[in-house]
Amino acid sequence: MSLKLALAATLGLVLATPALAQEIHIRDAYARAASPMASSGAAFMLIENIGDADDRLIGASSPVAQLVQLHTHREEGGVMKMVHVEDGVDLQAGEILVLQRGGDHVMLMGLSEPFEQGKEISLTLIFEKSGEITINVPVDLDRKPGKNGH
Ligand SMILES: [Cu+2]
Repeated sequence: MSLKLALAATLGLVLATPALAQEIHIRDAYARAASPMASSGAAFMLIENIGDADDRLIGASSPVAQLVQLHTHREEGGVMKMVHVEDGVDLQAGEILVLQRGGDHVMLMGLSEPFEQGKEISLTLIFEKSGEITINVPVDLDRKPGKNGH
């Protein structure tokens, strides 16, 4: 076998090894809308990667919204704008991703049911390596910004 072929075979073996199981912890999640009448809302939470490998939050879905996107706020010309993060958000090993008001968040558009105080919505987060994680998120319309407490 030529050196080139041997190298290719070795690389092939490495690539075929399954990724290590990811461990993702999600806590302090809540969802809110501007009012119970609003057609869109957002979800906020802390996502901790307690595994040994880097991961990436690449999308989300929910049965209560027609469209769910990862959003962030970016300054453009002195104005804070909400933008769709199509490539997802990095979540390195040992890192905590903070989804909070004025920053990264999960945007839920085209709500099929109103966000009423105390109600829980189902939200599925999609990670590049860990796959899908579904959580129940309580609606909290009274929560003030910046009170994540961590
Ligand atoms: Cu948004």
